[in-house]
Amino acid sequence: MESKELEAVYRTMLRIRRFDEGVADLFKEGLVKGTAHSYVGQEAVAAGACAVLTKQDFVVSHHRGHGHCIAKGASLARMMAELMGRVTGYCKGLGGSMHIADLDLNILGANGIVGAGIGIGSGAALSNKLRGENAVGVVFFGDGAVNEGIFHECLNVGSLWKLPMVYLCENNQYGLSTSIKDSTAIDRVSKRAAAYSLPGVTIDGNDVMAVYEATKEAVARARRGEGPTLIEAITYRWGDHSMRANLPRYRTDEEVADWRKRDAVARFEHRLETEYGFTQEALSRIRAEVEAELAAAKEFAVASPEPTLTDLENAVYAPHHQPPEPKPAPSRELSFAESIKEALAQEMERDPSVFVLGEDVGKIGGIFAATRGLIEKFGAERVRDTPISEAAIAACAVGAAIMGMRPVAEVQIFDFITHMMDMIVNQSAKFRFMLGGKPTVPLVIRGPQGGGIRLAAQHSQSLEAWFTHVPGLVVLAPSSPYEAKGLLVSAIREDNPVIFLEHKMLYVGKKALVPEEPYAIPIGKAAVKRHGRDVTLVATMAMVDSALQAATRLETEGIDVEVIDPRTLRPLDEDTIVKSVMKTSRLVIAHEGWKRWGFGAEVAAMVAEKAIDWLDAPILRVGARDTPMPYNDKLERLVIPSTEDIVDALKAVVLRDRVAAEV
Ligand SMILES: Cc1ncc(C[n+]2csc(CCOP(=O)(O)OP(=O)(O)O)c2C)c(N)n1
Ligand SMILES: [Mg+2]
Repeated sequence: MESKELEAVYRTMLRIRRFDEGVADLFKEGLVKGTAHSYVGQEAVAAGACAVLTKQDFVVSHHRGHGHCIAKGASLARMMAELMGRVTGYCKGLGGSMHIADLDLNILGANGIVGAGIGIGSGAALSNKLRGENAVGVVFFGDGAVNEGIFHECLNVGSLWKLPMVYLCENNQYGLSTSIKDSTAIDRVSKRAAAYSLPGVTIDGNDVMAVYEATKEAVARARRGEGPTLIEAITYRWGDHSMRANLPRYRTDEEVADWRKRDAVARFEHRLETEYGFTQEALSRIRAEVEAELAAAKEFAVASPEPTLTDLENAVYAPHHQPPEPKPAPSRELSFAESIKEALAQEMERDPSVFVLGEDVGKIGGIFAATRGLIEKFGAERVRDTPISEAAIAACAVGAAIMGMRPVAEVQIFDFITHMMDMIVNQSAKFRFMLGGKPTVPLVIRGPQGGGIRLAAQHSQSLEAWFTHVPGLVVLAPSSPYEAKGLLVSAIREDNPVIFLEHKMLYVGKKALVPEEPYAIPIGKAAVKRHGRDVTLVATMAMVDSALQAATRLETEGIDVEVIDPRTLRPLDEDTIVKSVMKTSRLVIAHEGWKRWGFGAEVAAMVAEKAIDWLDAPILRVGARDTPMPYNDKLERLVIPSTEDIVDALKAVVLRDRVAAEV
């Protein structure tokens, strides 16, 4: 290293140390609230690793993330403002210590979920690889993260796909109070690299030059296209787990004192003087400059205003994709699967940032054939078969989306979404918000859900209510091949994470007219599938067909049903539903998900809040029985709502008035 670089590394270490010491004081004063995790003791890891990186290279951090941000060039003032919850902070005061990020500096974010960054970083590296960028990334994580499933799934795909990145474990020997000896069945984390056919090294994480050299070698390997390295840097945090923690002792005084003697900053100072000829005056000057920078950062933060409710509300969603509703002439009939495939093919043709990944999506085109043939047209990089690693699939989608790609991940059967929940709910849905409402996360998670083909309790659920409950997600639910194509095109062009639900009965259902040219159905716009005067029937997905059949049946009995298909479950087109209820004065909601605590409950509550004075009858819901899906076919038919059930509900709300009127 040149003298200037050595000075920069030293300055970085000091900035980290003094920043976190300052934060600890401010926490005691009550100016920093909540919690923050001090990086003091581990400065050499962030400073040494980031010294290797260019601005284009990215870092992904974890809950103990201040050091990584500072080392990658973040402003102390904006970090301090964030910690004080100010609008001038990196996340407008919405994220706090555990979410500081700056995408302009390729700092992709700290994380409040142990291990999550390993996944996001793998996705970001995949994005660099797909685009042919020369950039690499370093993912920092603690020793606690190495026993999370995401670590194992991602080291496997990282190695398999030769992702341009470095997995850097900061082994500070404790995960909260638990010693690594009590949590990890191997003496060296780096040995785990062998299981994934990766190089693994253990280094002294308190020796900044050792960290620099190991990272340099790993980064060079990644840039050569040879894939990741696992570096284990042994280090120690001086303070407690977090500033809030007031825990019984789990480390001995001797151990803490011993590690304080191995102070990375003091060691480097000594080397700068003895090996590299830095004078005491030069070091003092740097110290004074860092103190001045820190004082200015505090002043800036204290003087900054706090965020408002408008900042909060505006941070959740990027503007939705809402082109005018197209009226293209339908040209030929397509199946549901063919419609999905056509949407994917046309969008992949139009936009090189769109790619598809999932289990068996490539060579066989998915088990429901929705991606069949795409690999021949777009190749195995963009139609990517993955291991059976749902968390890694979702993580790669999130990481790539953050980098500006538009991934479409298939979940083979929607019930397996349980393995993706962290990435969907904690990461994708909140990323934009936690970063103050700036970044977009344009990804689609799509796949078959619902019952009807006797796949039993773990392959048949209708899970929309899990996702409609979460601010930050868009939930789309096509009811026909026409909707499937138009909604999927919108989903791919949408700048928010989209859950795209494909009911299995639609896959095995009739072909229907679908326009050949690309078209997008606006997000948040319901369709009135049948106009009527007597009762509003809101139905979703496969229930739309049953709803229309029920309406036809009731025509002969003089009951005129208006059928509304929301198409977007979140954000819900409340206006169309409320206007209809104001006309008909009655409401029935039909969906295949469980009736209790389901999507229908929200629609009912919303209508009760907005239009109770217009209602002439109780709102009825038709949904699945309150049991898991049985295998036996007769019982399955009894669990899934039938056309008959819908007819009964419609009659109940309409005829009670007529009977009353006759009396
Ligand atoms: C998935 C998950 N589990 C548990 C926690 C609570 N938690 C936060 S940090 C932490 C310890 C993590 O240890 P390690 O990864 O070694 O990082 P360190 O704190 O030592 O830097 C725990 C248990 C969490 N945030 N996320
Ligand atoms: Mg640890």
